[in-house]
Amino acid sequence: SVFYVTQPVSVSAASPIVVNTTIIVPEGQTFDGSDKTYVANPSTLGDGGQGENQKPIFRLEKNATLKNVIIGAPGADGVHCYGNATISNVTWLDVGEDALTLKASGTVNITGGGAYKAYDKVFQANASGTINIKNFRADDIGKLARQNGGTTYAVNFTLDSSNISNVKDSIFRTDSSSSAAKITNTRYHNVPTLFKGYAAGKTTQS
Ligand code: ADA
Ligand code: CA
Ligand code: CA
Ligand code: CA
Repeated sequence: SVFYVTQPVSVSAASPIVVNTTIIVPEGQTFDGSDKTYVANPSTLGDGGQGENQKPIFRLEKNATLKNVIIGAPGADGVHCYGNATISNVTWLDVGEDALTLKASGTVNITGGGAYKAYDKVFQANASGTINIKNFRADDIGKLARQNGGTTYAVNFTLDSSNISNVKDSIFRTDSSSSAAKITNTRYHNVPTLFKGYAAGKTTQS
């Protein structure tokens, strides 16, 4: 006899998209991931451990937008931004070496989404500029954002309307006396220090 399948036998979650070479979002363009999950090929981009010099899954040229993306494990070196960028509804399920790096001066606006399981840093500023984080969730992280150690240029970090929990070190950290950080309307749980390394008068919290 013949058995006719009229319905799917089972429905399983879509498997992640394995990224073999960094996805480049050109200047001024938008990459919409439609809430799909992207992971690094560990042999080409990096295993998501604490080794430096892993490659990013996404590279954003100036004024690019990344939205509706889930980055799974391995996260390698996450997202690199070369100048201004918009990051909207991007979630790092298991941050790799770090989640996002400002590689060339600009303003990065991160809205929505979240970052989880960051052994050390979530956001890293390796150039002067501003990183604004809003409506964000982070849990089980070392630091939310860090200006590259030993650098003296100015970086402004802001955090608004977010929920941050289980932090090992601090929310914002710098070694630069010209950098500033501001936190507003944010909920914390198990956060030992909000600001580390800032000069007097360079931090505000309300
Ligand atoms: C560390 C390291 C820097 C840089 C940075 C990063 O802070 O000392 O040289 O590699 O990580 O961008 O991940
Ligand atoms: Ca690093
Ligand atoms: Ca991790
Ligand atoms: Ca890194």
